[in-house]
Amino acid sequence: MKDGQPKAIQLNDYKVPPYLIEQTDLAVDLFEDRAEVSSTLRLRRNPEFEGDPSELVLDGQNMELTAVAIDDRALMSNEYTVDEETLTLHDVPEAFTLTSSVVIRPQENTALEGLYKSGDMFCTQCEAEGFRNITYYLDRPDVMSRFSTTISADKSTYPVLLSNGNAIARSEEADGRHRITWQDPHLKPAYLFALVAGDLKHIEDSFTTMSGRDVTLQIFTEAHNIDKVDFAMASLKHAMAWDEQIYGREYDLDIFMIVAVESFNMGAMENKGLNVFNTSCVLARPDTTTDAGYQRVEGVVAHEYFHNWSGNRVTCRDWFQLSLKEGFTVFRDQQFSADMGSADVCRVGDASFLRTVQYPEDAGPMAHPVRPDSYIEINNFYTTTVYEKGAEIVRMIHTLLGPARFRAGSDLYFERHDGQAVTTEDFVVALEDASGVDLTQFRNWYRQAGTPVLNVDGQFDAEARTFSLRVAQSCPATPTQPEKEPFYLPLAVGLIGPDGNDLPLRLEGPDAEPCETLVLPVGRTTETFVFTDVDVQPVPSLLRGFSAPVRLEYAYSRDDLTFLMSNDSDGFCRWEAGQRLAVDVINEQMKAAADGEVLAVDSRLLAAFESNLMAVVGDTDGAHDKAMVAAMLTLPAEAFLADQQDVADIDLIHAARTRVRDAIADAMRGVMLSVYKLNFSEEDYAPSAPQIAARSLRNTCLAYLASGASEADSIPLAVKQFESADNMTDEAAALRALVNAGSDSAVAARDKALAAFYSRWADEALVIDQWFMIQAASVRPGTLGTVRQLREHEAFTLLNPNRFRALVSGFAQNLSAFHDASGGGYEFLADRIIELDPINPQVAARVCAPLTRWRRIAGSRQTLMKAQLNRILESEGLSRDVYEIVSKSA
Ligand code: B3K
Ligand code: ZN
Repeated sequence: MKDGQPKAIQLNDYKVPPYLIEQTDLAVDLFEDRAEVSSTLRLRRNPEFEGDPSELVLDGQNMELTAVAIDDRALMSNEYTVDEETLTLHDVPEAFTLTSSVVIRPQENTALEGLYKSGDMFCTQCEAEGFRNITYYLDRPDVMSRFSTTISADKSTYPVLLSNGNAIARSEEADGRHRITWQDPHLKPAYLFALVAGDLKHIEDSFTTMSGRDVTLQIFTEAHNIDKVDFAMASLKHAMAWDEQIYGREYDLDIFMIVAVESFNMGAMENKGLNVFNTSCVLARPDTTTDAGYQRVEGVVAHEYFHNWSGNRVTCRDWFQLSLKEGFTVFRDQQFSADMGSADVCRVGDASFLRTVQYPEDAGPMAHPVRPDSYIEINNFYTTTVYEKGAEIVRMIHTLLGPARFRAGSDLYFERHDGQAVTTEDFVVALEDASGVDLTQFRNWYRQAGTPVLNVDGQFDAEARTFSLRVAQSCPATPTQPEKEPFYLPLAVGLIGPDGNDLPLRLEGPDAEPCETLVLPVGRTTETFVFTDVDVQPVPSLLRGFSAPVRLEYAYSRDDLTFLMSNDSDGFCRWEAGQRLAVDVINEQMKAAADGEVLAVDSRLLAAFESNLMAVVGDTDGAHDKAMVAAMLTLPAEAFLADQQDVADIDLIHAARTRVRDAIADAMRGVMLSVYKLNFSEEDYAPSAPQIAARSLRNTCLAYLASGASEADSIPLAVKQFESADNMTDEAAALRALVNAGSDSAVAARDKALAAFYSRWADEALVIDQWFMIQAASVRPGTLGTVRQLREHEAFTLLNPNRFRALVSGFAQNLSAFHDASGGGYEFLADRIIELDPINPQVAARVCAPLTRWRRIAGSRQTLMKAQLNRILESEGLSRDVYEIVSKSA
């Protein structure tokens, strides 16, 4: 560690800020070796602060203080103290103006927090605590201030100078420099500050809000990317209209800008009026961007835009409340994406992501509540728990209240807390107040970590004409929380009769209108729900729409599952039945292999998959959602299979899944080939739902065709698709099929395609990221050797997070390759973490997770993984970021 053991910050220690900053005026002068930042802060003692406020501690690091004055009087050296992280003013009046000047070095800022350079441009990232790298400040979200920012720079190198709000003054200087002043009329915390300077092109459009105000919309990129921003602009306009329609939220400035930046730690950032985006989340062109990439752009543009209300107008009191804005905003962007595309497929995607990524987090050493109560480094808590599980919590409230009462609650929340920094508790109270629904027990979702398990049992009583569902809930212990209180959750269920139709549901008790889906309020450790007037033995359809983020256990027979796959009226449950069946069949294969037996793959799985696919072939009126069929044909990922087991045997999982995949490929070759051919389209590429669905089905078939016993026969097909594709979705899918194929004939085709792809796209950074990623994710043996070579490749760099993640995270998430029996995969990852940590600790910390899961990996691999964790822990000068993750799991 750099400076001894880092201290954990506790939620319980929260105190209001000692001072408020009424006005913040910044002057930022940009030069080729430094930036000079002067800030003028109008400070006033916070009447709510209890304690001695005469000493004021400001946050500030990585800067050189050149002047400091109070009310225009320069301070003498005994009137303040500067250390590595703070500036302390010893005796401050009730209200005063503080001016300080500092020199910072954006050019050397490889951590990409605060002001830094991405290529030739200057940009900022201030959430969570980046602003303290720019000037001395009360860098905490509950200090909200009015900002004005004057930027000056050489005009020919940096013709575009941007910050939050409206440009109110411009001037030219004799020495070739120019100066622009921006003023943001809204109160905001420092984490929403942004500044950009560069030689940028932009496109412009406009949006008329529901109250008739015209808003200018601009998207900026470097010149070579300006032909890839039209889709983001269209997405932005959809998002603006949607937020007015669904949430009644209108945009509140005259201008909204997005800037695309190549080196960026995360996806994008919702700075007030000036969103800064990772190029990967804003650029899209048919030949360079896959369908998934388009969907990501649409989702992230909307997400950041939605933050303008859920995050900016109403912000977080402290970083423990992060899910207040993130959980809510992810829920909002999920609703939006569902409305823009196929709702069922979106829900399946959300659920599948949560279960594959968040459940393991909740079952691992870093498990934490959605509202954590302690952290060492806040950047480590931008997790799938805070984001995606947080979104599930908001969704459950939405389900419990219904759309109308939820909307009343969100209106009340926005109105009551506009301009404030608040807590998740304030959010829940607003929803309760507006709806009259008591969410007391529901709050356990915010304070308890771990994924609840629902064990459900169904009993049909022919004589009493009832069907009873007994629901028992439990939640495994997590670090610091050995015992849990029961959760309150909506369990959406249906009962399906033998004819495949939903039975009308009536619960025992007061008469209510029967309906097809009922939301059962589950809240006790065990309870039983009795449905009346049930004449036939039904198959229960459970957790419809994935109504709660739980693990649901029910002893379905394989026949029940195939029945649900084709009859359940709920899209999520149809998909889920297929997943359960596949898990069951793969588990059976694993068991057989462990016993040294060879067992045929259960034909019921093959038949069910085939009839799903056949339904598409026979479907002339397009009634079948092809994207849904593609999702149903996709076997559960190895990571999901591993998470299903207390301790995962990597080799068995990989072998069993591969065997089942090959069996499907072998059994369904004919129909796969027809579906593949039938779904070829002559139309020009469009990222439209029907086209995306058709491509997804077609490429799912291609992946099967290029595996199994007759794999070699399909290599020419993949090569042809690779060579003739007019869009990146098909091109990348073909390349992936070739890279994953094992036969001899595939080897030459693969090498040729990889080389062609690289030279074709050498100038398109995001496409080259794909090139790294596809190879790192290869399921073929030898991937560890490949990634070692790729790390030496001229195009690999530690300085660009996208490139680093493509290779290193791509590999670490490739279960069988990462867990190479030699332990070489662990060593490779540890080496990269140690190498990146001094350069970019945030990104280094984010790739640690796969190593920390050693407790749930079987055999000698545990020891090998632990050894690498210890090696990281022993490396000198470790950042707080990596230290926290590794020390909590070693
Ligand atoms: N709020 C940012 C994330 C900032 C991450 C800082 N380590 C993007 C988002 O969630 O919208
Ligand atoms: Zn967000």
